[in-house]
Amino acid sequence: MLENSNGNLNGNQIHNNKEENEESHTNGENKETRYLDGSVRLRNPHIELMDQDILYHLALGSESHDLVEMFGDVKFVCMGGTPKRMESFAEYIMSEIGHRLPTGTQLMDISQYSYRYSMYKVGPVLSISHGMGAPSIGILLHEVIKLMYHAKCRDPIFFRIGTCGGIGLDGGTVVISDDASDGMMNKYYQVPILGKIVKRPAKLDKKLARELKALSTPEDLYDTVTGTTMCADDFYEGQGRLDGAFCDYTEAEKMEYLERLRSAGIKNIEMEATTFAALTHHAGIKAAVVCVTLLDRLKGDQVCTPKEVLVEWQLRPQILVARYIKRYLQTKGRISFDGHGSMCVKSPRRFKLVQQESQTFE
Ligand code: R2B
Ligand code: URA
Repeated sequence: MLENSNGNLNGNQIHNNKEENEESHTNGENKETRYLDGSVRLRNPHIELMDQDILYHLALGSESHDLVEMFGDVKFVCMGGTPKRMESFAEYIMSEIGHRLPTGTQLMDISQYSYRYSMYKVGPVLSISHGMGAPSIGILLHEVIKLMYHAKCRDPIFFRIGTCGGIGLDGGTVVISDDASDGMMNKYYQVPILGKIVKRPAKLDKKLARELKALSTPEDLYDTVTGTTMCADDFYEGQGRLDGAFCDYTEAEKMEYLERLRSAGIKNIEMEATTFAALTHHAGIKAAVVCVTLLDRLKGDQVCTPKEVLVEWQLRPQILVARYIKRYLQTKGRISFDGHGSMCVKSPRRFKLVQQESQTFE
């Protein structure tokens, strides 16, 4: 038997009435995705039956680590492409929320032994690199959503802070996605499962997008806009570039496609939005995508802005998300989070095994 009479899998009470808690969720599937206390409920009956759940690409495990102790206070999960950017974001959010590390300690990459993703924890904030493209962020999301479940995190909010190409927008513009579509303008993420194409709606939390937009200020020296984000499976041909190793279309055809995207309300192109939107939505997790444009795709394909300028531009989505996190913590009076967050080993033997497994295999 998978569930007790309450349909309860892990001892928490299940949401079984229509009353919403303080958080607004993105879908009408609360009962399937939340326990009464707001903690994440997995839509997978198999996990509870397993002896342990190894989060292989995070170098963590449900029986090797005390995940509740390590991550139980996480409220915000921020993801971005590169390990370096997410390390800098962790440092930045630490100063923004006034989080202090114990004397003599420093931020550590919790997933260093996975050699895949990097993960930093700063009080209630996780900062994680997701790599490039749908498969990479998809794998990460499966494991991070399970991490939320094992750690009993309540109503976590996920952000992707990234880079993109703008459509008719100057480089350095911040784009908040209120929708995500693929290269065929389908607003879902499709993935073959057991030989069938499964389509999952790529829905983002519109209220969260509006709240983020409201946090941009006239003093910002750049524009912040809201619109649909196109998610491609490729940087070159998949985004209509002329500068890949192959190109079988003309410049006029490229421009016609980009103009078509623009007419459909698409503001930017990147490579993870539909997967991120669909998997968070399927898990009932509030989520937003905030990206900075590195160039205007109507004017070119190559990213040729100087490195120092790109580095400054990449801070812009971080600044907006940090404003949201700060404001949230201030309004909840939850700016200090002591007692959680250090590496907490439950079983040294299993801990060693998880580290070895993650290190040994490709
Ligand atoms: C933005 O930038 C990367 C490609 O350069 C990709 O991960 C994305 O979405
Ligand atoms: N990332 C993308 O995927 N496309 C761009 O044009 C720039 C960054």
